[in-house]
Amino acid sequence: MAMTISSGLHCSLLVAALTLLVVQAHGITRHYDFNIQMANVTRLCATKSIVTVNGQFPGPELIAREGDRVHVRVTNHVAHNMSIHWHGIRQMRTGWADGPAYVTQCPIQKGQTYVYKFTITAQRGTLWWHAHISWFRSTVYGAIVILPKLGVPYPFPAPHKELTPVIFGEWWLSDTEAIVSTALKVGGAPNISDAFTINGLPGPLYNCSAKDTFKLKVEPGKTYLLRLINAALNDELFFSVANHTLTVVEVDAVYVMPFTVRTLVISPGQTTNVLLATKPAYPRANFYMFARPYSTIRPGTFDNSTVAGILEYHNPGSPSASSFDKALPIFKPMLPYFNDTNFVTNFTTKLRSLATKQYPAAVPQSVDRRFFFTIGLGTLPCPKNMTCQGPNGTQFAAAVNNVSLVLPSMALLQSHFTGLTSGVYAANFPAMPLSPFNYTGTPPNNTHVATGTKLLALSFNTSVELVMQDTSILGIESHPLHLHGFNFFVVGQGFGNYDAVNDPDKFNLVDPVERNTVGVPAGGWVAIRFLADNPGVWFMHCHLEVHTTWGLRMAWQVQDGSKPSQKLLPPPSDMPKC
Ligand SMILES: *[C@@H]1O[C@H](CO)[C@@H](O)[C@H](O)[C@H]1NC(C)=O
Ligand SMILES: *[C@@H]1O[C@H](CO)[C@@H](O)[C@H](O)[C@H]1NC(C)=O
Ligand SMILES: *[C@@H]1O[C@H](CO)[C@@H](O)[C@H](O)[C@H]1NC(C)=O
Ligand SMILES: *[C@@H]1O[C@H](CO)[C@@H](O)[C@H](O)[C@H]1NC(C)=O
Ligand SMILES: *[C@@H]1O[C@H](CO)[C@@H](O)[C@H](O)[C@H]1NC(C)=O
Ligand SMILES: *[C@@H]1O[C@H](CO)[C@@H](O)[C@H](O)[C@H]1NC(C)=O
Ligand SMILES: *[C@@H]1O[C@H](CO)[C@@H](O)[C@H](O)[C@H]1NC(C)=O
Ligand SMILES: *[C@@H]1O[C@H](CO)[C@@H](O)[C@H](O)[C@H]1NC(C)=O
Ligand SMILES: *[C@@H]1O[C@H](CO)[C@@H](O)[C@H](O)[C@H]1NC(C)=O
Ligand SMILES: *[C@@H]1O[C@H](CO)[C@@H](O)[C@H](O)[C@H]1NC(C)=O
Ligand SMILES: *[C@@H]1O[C@H](CO)[C@@H](O)[C@H](O)[C@H]1NC(C)=O
Ligand SMILES: *[C@@H]1O[C@H](CO)[C@@H](O)[C@H](O)[C@H]1NC(C)=O
Ligand SMILES: [Cu+2]
Repeated sequence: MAMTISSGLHCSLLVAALTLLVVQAHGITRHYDFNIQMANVTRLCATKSIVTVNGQFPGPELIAREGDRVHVRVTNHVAHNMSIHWHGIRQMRTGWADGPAYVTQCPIQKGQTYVYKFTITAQRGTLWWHAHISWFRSTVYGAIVILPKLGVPYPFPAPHKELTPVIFGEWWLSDTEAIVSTALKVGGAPNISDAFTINGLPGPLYNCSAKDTFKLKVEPGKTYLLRLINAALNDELFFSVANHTLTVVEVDAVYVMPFTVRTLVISPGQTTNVLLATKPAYPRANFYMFARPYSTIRPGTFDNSTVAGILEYHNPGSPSASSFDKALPIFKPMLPYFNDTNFVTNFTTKLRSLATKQYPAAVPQSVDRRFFFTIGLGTLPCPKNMTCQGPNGTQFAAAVNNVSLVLPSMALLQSHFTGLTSGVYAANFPAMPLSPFNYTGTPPNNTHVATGTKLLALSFNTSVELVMQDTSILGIESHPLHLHGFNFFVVGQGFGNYDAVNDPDKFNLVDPVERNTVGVPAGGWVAIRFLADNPGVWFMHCHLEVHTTWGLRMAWQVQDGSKPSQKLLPPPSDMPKC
């Protein structure tokens, strides 16, 4: 509701109105209590004890308005260490609240409480939160809905209604901590998941699962806003609703130029808001929504199953009006083939910023520093006392510029802030590969990566261009890279090896999409630009959890600026200790 103040307003009303305006300008503080606790959850006919927030799976939805402060009091009641990441929240100067364990904080141990405090600055749309330690995010996740400031409309026709966010997840029958620890012990690939889920529900295409089906209830002739979140651990997903189109209006809490598709692609870490226009009249039918993986790796080495939900129309003629009529025909969507990279490219190249006066695309037009990172898998030699199940008896590993990041036993941010970095990290992360090779050609003989804890230092307000190049060392693969603390602009992408001479001419510096997670194309490269205007230590990693675990992760160390408002704030007093 927009407020206008007329000259005839009574004094106290004027005070009230001014107070409201102040609230509108500065936001309010939203308090949430997150209790980390175990819960028994039954899926696919098997009961499993899982880590949850407040016993809920998926976890509670966090709702705030642009400009609000958010305080989340996290108390850990379980025997596992925990930390929570507010995925996509810029965390301007509040890196202490970002969440990745051993990067910005020590974990919250059993019996401890830590209050995450941050302000939502210049962002609106859908983001999400998830555990950022080991593989606990398989069950510890939830939506973050950021409404625009009061009185500010969406830049698209107001939807009739906003539907419950749709969160894609991945379900394992056995304990994910056992899976990841076994995999690390033997150097092999961790077991793949047993199902995908929508809001925790696998749906009717799995055994013993029909009763656990997500249903979206709609009315004819309306437009709905649907918030999609990919919280799966290891799989990029295609998503489609039978007989309906989806108009993409926002990704990663940034509005985009609307475009309409039958099927969209969403990578782990990404969020996508779409408008769903329902049939003009009651269709006397039900419609499946399907999600299943996009992958270029060998069939059999990823979970190729399909999660289904149902789009259900209210029957205007039925007194109960909402019950699912089993007698109705049900339609299925057609999804692309699992390895249809052309389809994915077609989709991602449609994404554009609005680039309007109100929602400008602040793409850095000039670049202070250029970086080139190789992104991909490799191996580590098998220790003498082990038998390894990785390629040719090695251990699987993954690296950025051949550095497979080893997390320290204390938080990198703490080390950076105190200046006590010796023995924790070195700020010598390579700006480019030390030994260039044909990244998408025949792999080099030696596939071993180096291990280390290296950061890349940037002075405040550096304008960065980063090209990320997939490698074919253990097969080409799309890697969804996520940067903490910033949004970036995706200025270019292509296949084969990046050509530093000719490719920059094709960069889009006018209206590229702005986001926090981007797929490095399988056998290709992506170029991003961002302004390093947020001091702190910021994690960047593949959002396929299996690759992060193997070391496909690095961190930027952004120095303070000279002004007080350009400095990292001091750590809160309740910061967990290692
Ligand atoms: C889960 O189930 C087990 C076995 O029935 C029980 O001992 C335990 O208390 C349950 N946990 C919770 C959190 O309900
Ligand atoms: C992984 O899968 C294999 C084969 O299905 C099974 O034998 C093993 O127990 C699983 N590992 C874990 C840790 O669940
Ligand atoms: C369902 O169970 C049957 C029998 O146990 C099995 O043959 C089939 O592969 C299972 N289907 C799925 C989708 O898991
Ligand atoms: C749904 O789409 C299918 C395939 O295009 C078509 O045959 C069917 O008539 C459609 N049904 C409805 C209710 O729109
Ligand atoms: C998944 O992959 C396996 C192995 O390649 C194959 O047998 C199975 O049919 C596939 N399932 C689906 C649903 O595509
Ligand atoms: C996709 O997978 C199929 C079956 O494994 C294979 O025949 C085809 O060549 C693959 N397509 C691409 C583009 O890799
Ligand atoms: C790309 O998408 C457009 C519109 O959605 C479609 O017409 C075209 O055939 C697609 N191209 C490929 C290569 O999939
Ligand atoms: C192998 O030896 C190292 C020390 O050299 C030790 O840390 C590790 O636990 C051993 N692994 C196994 C499987 O015994
Ligand atoms: C494994 O060994 C085979 C045969 O020596 C070789 O062709 C292949 O490239 C090796 N793979 C890796 C990942 O080293
Ligand atoms: C890299 O390898 C690819 C695939 O073998 C080949 O087509 C390309 O010409 C090679 N590039 C260079 C620069 O050697
Ligand atoms: C790498 O392997 C190729 C062919 O397998 C061989 O010709 C070449 O000498 C090897 N290079 C090195 C440095 O070992
Ligand atoms: C929890 O984290 C602390 C600090 O890093 C560590 O010392 C401890 O071993 C961890 N505990 C568990 C159960 O992983
Ligand atoms: Cu990856």
